[in-house]
Amino acid sequence: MIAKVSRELVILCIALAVLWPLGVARAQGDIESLLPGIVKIVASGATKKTGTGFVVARSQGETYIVTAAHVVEGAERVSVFFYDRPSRAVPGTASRIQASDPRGLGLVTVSEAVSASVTPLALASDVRMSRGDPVKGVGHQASHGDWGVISGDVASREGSLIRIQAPVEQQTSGGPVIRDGRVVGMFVSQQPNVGIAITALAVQDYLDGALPPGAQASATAKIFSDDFSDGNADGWYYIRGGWSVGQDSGNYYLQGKGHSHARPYEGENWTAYMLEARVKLLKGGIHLEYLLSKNGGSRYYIGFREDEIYIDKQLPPDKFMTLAQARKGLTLDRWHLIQIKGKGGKIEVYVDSTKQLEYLDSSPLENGGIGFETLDDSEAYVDDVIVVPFVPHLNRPTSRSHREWGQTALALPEAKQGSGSTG
Ligand SMILES: [Ca+2]
Repeated sequence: MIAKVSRELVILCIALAVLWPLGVARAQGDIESLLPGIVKIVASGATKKTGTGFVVARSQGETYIVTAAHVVEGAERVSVFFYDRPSRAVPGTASRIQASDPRGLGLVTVSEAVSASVTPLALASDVRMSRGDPVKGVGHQASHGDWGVISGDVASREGSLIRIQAPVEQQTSGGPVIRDGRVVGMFVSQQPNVGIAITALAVQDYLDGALPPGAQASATAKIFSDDFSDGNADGWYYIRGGWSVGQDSGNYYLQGKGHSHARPYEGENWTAYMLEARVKLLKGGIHLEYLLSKNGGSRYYIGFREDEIYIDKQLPPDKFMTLAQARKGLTLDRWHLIQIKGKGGKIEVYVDSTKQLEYLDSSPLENGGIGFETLDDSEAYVDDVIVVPFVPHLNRPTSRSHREWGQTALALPEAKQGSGSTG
């Protein structure tokens, strides 16, 4: 009985850890820095309509923009204008339009290359809005001009709907509502001198199902990233020295050879996060280290070879155990997008946006950083390393994530605890 109670306590703690705001990097209090992520949308067809949108994610080659459904509904052609080149129309494709819903959303995807300055706006879905809160909006309405800033304050909030006292006009539909430099909502419609917006949480919910897995990550603020485009690996240290910066057709990456580690100095206390990297395996195997303790004594390491993928765990001093493995692998000499997602002891491994392996650890490592480890007789390249936190859904205590976690955790068999001596 006592064991059961303490087990539930542990699960509760895990659930709390998952739902806690994870130090999501705060956008600067400055609206200026958000403007490159805000776009103007011109939809044409039977009628021509102008609206606003903002970038929520980028993946290799694609830029994802969220807007109000009515801006793009029924359009035959969608043109997107970015802040850095405001007169150049870039073609976009509208999808997932919540048609005939006056407060619905739509997604616009741009496949043409856009400037590196186009930064996705992080959704501050943990911010609660109340009456009187001062907010700002950005849009393209005639009275304020393109990328014009509108000021107002929250008149009321009802569930995911916010009414904002401000002179908002139609062309600002799809524009972000900003508080203290963070995106807390999106304008969807208006009434005289009132802008109607939905919360960032509602936008996040919409995106949860709408974005491809590879792009999902960028919807939240990065806590670490390095694409090595500066030609160096400043901020990284090597153990046993088999790593260096390589270059191919102007692209820089990190390359490892033989048994050796490359680890960033940053990130000893990260909790629930996703590690994303592009990895090219030339021979042998590579470990992606996850929740790596500062002294390196405890960690998960996810191994990739040509014919297998595995999740292993190390506990100090030198206890190693295999948690899960699959007879799948990486194609040699090809870049793969690898994502390792962890929350509350559950680890999921994705290769090229397809889940390959998962494991729920009943006594999970709680925090740590990341690293890369090439093995004996091995060679691998690493590029576009990104770490993003999970966005907590704090405002909904009965959300599905709560229940799923509780049930999954309780349904677990008595995992590894007693069998550690085999490790
Ligand atoms: Ca690079």
